[in-house]
This record gives sequence, structure tokens and C-alpha cells, in this order.
Amino acid sequence: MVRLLVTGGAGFIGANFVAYVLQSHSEVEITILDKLTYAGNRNSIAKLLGSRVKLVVGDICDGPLVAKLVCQTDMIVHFAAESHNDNSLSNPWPFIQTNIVGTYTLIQAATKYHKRFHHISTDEVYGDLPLPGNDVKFTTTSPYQPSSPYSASKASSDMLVRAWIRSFGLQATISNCSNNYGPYQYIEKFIPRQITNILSGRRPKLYGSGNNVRDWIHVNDHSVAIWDILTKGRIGETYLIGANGEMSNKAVLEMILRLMGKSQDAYDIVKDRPGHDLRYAIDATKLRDDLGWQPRYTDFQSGLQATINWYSDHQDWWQADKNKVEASYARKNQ
Ligand code: NAD
Ligand code: TDX
Repeated sequence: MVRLLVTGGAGFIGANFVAYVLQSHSEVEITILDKLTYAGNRNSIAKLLGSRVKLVVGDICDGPLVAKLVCQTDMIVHFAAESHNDNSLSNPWPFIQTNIVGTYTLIQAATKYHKRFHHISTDEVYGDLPLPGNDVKFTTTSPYQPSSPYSASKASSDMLVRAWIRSFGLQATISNCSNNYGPYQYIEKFIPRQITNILSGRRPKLYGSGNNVRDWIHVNDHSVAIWDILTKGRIGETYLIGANGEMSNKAVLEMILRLMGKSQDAYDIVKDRPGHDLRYAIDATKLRDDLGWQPRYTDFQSGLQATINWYSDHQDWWQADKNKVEASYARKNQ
């Protein structure tokens, strides 16, 4: 058996990744290390726990705990992070602590015990692009220009991993992915917030003009890409993950409204996010050409419909936090 340590495995992408590995790779045993912050949810992984998947509730900044778990594993996939831009604008400190100090703690242990490490990062480290029309996209050579405390903390963690590869021989790869959607995404994020607003009788909320563009990828396509990089990627390399899913926020919201049987203008325009990145777009040629990865969820509308159905069918998963999340947005006029 191959032993895999997954940090942040009770969060959105981590939980989907664990489910994918459990189902598709029978030779793998998984230990999830997760602090179960507001964004981590035991119910996202409850059905997965058993002989091949166990959960350790703990902090990636806890050096002795991390050293013990890293020593006992073969490979590490590092998802754990504070992940929401809006929260990083209200209180950056947890982002510095978890995203930078936590990553440092993990790579120290992975170096010491000579373990394979894969670092999950984001396209946001590259800042933003002009609106479509000139076809420019992020590549692995794009300059780092993070805009928010969140993206700056992720950029910092990428830099630490790169330095540990070069200076200490850490056996690591990095991936920078675009915006994910799918089941188990916390309801603070754009798509699940709007779906659950409609399901709970609230109006969706669009920041500013709604012209900002995000490059959407289904979380299951992200999971397969991570597995491919972990098992076939070249040590020291960075891979960009994206599925050519560019859409404006306004267009995504109008699609949600239409699929949920509402009028296309049944939403509120609210205060824009300070420093709001205009556009993200990924050039994933390297991942496709070198590792043969390709996305399977290429029909965004049907992926979105399935996601709407999931939130509709799993109200017990999100209902308890809905009032709290909306009250917090309301305090910021969002
Ligand atoms: P999430 O917020 O849904 O989940 C994060 C998980 O990490 C939670 O389970 C939380 O409890 C855990 N965690 C937080 N702090 C911790 C700590 N100190 N110790 C241990 N566990 C801790 O995030 P997500 O959307 O699943 O993102 C996962 C990773 O993917 C992050 O590194 C994020 O930067 C990256 N990413 C996300 C997206 C996206 O669209 N969501 C896109 C690209 C990259
Ligand atoms: O209510 C909203 N209305 C709105 O218009 C919310 C919550 C967001 N937005 C806009 C802001 C963004 O342009 O929608 C877009 C998507 O917002 P988020 O879901 O907050 O995602 P984003 O800021 O793009 O970052 C996401 O993708 C990259 C993830 O949260 C990050 O973890 C990942 O690194």
C-alpha cells in the first residue's frame, strides 16, 4: 500500500480529492490532517472514513504533530489553507499563519524525512489579466503579482516550496489551479453562495459590474490533474491547471438564475471587493502535453446544474451556517 497524507482533506477540494483517490486508486491509504476550521466539515468526509481513510484533527503549524505524520507517510498533498479572499481583507493574520507558517512546517518535515510533496496553489498568485480580447493567459513563466492578502500568502508559500526544492533537495511539485466548482464548496464562495441564496429565499449578490472573469474548472478535473502530477510529474516543476472555462461573474449568475427557474435580473448589485482581480485565465498546455491530462467536465452548464442539484439535495450540509455567513456579508454591505 502507498501511504498518502492529505492536509485540508475536510475542505472543498481536499474532500473531493480524497473521494476520488479512494475510489480510483485501491493501492492508497490516506491520512487526512485537518484543523476543522469553519471551512472544514467532518460531514464532507464522514462516508469516506474507514480502513483506508482516517482523520487526524490538528494544525499544520503544529511542528511535532506534522513531523510524526510526515514520518509515517510516503507522499503528502498539501491543500490546507485559509482560502477566501474576502476574509483575508477583513483579517489577514490566519492567512499568514496557516498559508505561510503551515507550509513552512510541512516542507521542513518533508525535507527531513525525504518525502514526496505536492503543493496545491492558485492562479491568483499571478495577479490579474486584462479582459478577454487579446488572448493572453497565465503560464508558468508569468510574473508573481498577487493582489490580496490571500494571494500574497499563497505566493509566499509557493516561493518557500521553490526555495526548499533548490536549497534542500525537497522532492516537490507545485500546481496552480483556476476557480473550482462542484459539491462540498463552502457557502461563502461565489457559486454556492448564489445557489443557497436562491434556495433559502434570498436574492443573489453580484460584486460591482459583474464583468470580472473567472476560469472555472470542475473539482473532479482538478483531482485527476493532481493525481497525474503526483505520480507522473517531474520533481521541481510547476504545472498550471485549467479547463478553458472563462466566464464573467454576471454570465455565471444569469445561468444559475435561469437553471433555477428565476428571472435573469433577480439579483442585487452590491459593494465591490477592494482590489478585485479583473480576470484569470490559465494556459494548461504543459499539463496536457507533458502528462496527457485533459478535463472531462467540459460542459459548464451541465456541471453547474449538477452542482445546483447537489446543494438542493444536501440542505442539511449547509443550512446551519447560512444565516451566519449572510450576516457577515451584510455587515460589509455585500
Ligand atoms: P477550503 O477553505 O474549502 O478548505 C480548506 C481546508 O483546510 C479546511 O478543511 C480547513 O479546515 C483546513 N485548514 C485550514 N487551516 C488549517 C490548519 N492550520 N491546519 C490544518 N487544516 C487547516 O479550501 P479549498 O477551496 O478546498 O482550497 C484548498 C486548496 O486549494 C487551498 O490551498 C487553496 O488555496 C487552493 N485552491 C483553491 C481553489 C478554489 O477555487 N477553491 C482554486 C485554486 C487553488
Ligand atoms: O457574493 C459574491 N459575489 C461576487 O460577485 C462572491 C462571494 C463573489 N463574487 C465574485 C468575486 C469574484 O470575482 O465572484 C468571483 C469569485 O469569487 P470567490 O468565489 O470568492 O473566488 P475568487 O476570489 O475568484 O477565488 C477563488 O478562486 C481561486 C477561491 O476562493 C480561491 O481559494 C482560489 O485560490
